[in-house]
Amino acid sequence: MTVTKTAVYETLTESSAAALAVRLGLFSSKSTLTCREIGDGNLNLVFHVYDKEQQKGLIIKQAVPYAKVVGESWPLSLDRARIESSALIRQAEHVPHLVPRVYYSDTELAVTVLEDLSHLEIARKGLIAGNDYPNLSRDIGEFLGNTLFYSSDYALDPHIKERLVKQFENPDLCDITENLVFTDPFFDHETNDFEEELRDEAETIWADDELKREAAKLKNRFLTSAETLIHGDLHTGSIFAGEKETKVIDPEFAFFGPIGFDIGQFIANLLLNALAREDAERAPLYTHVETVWDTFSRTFSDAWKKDARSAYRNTHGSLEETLKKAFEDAAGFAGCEMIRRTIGLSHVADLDTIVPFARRISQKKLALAIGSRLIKKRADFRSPQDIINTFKELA
Ligand code: SR1
Ligand code: MG
Repeated sequence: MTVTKTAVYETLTESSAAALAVRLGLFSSKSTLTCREIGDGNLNLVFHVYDKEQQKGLIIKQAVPYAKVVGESWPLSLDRARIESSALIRQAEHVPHLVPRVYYSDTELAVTVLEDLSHLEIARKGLIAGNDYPNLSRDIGEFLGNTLFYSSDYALDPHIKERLVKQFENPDLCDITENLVFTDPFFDHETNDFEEELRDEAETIWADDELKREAAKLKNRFLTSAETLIHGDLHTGSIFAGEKETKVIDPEFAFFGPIGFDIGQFIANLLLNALAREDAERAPLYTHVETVWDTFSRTFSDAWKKDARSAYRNTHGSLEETLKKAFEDAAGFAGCEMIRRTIGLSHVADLDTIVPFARRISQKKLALAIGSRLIKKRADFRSPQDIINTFKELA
């Protein structure tokens, strides 16, 4: 993998992206390439470059200097491309089979060239279509157990950790999460986005002092707990899945944050998908919620017993307390994510495509009720079954 600095930033087009791939020597100048811009996310351009004759493709991802979802009125640092490629490289040290390969990155052009994963599908799309991906939660649990342990103080020399914390300072993207996940949905804020039929529920949230206080505590955990390098945006749209393979993509929100954040976001998005399904189709989602936590905690614990620094490894109860706090946080973060994806900016297709409209509204009301309960009662939760029971009780 090469990291380069070119002279000037310019936005790529389909033809300049293909030309860049040739210039980098990733395709021969004689090959006949097709290139399509396929980005459907909120922030970046994504080009799929393909050589039909060689049956070989790759992805060129480029950050643009604003949030694509809003437009140029929302400027955003290009540094997220550096964060993303650095995070992918670090994750690959521990779980190379669960992340795309990085072929090249250029911090000035804000470009990352990545393995083509088009034989897989975005997990959110597949889950909405009714695919259950039996390995999904085991793979995500393994990803989380390894990446979250090996970048934490439990594993790292303090000087190295301090250097990494600086390397992964990510103020612009953390600011997005701080506002969109932890603040705006809990107040009558202009970024919020919801159907008029949900106004009573939104106003109930805005008037609920206990809920707002608990969400503020979770925001404070997010802001101040530099426990480990987290993915930072681990919803089901950041995961490619297939029958046998899982790849975690898009870690541009990575920074040193609380261990429970990624786990909570993943669980929230499973629950949002469960709300979009009929009762009889929900069991695989419940299994995923249990499996992701069980696999995460087993992987994290095994790594701890093998590689934790002695002060932690030899302190009775330290691992158990760390996991308990991570679980409590995860439940609360899941609640914030459920509320945010329902009345805040940037919804999820799982809920937004429910038909008929009346059911969409009733399921969104449930998402708000479940999210609120997870935030308020998180300290009482001990296991994924407690989250599932809350979901079943309310939904
Ligand atoms: C303005 S960005 C909106 C959302 O898109 C990303 O995927 C993150 O979830 C972010 O909060
Ligand atoms: Mg993304």
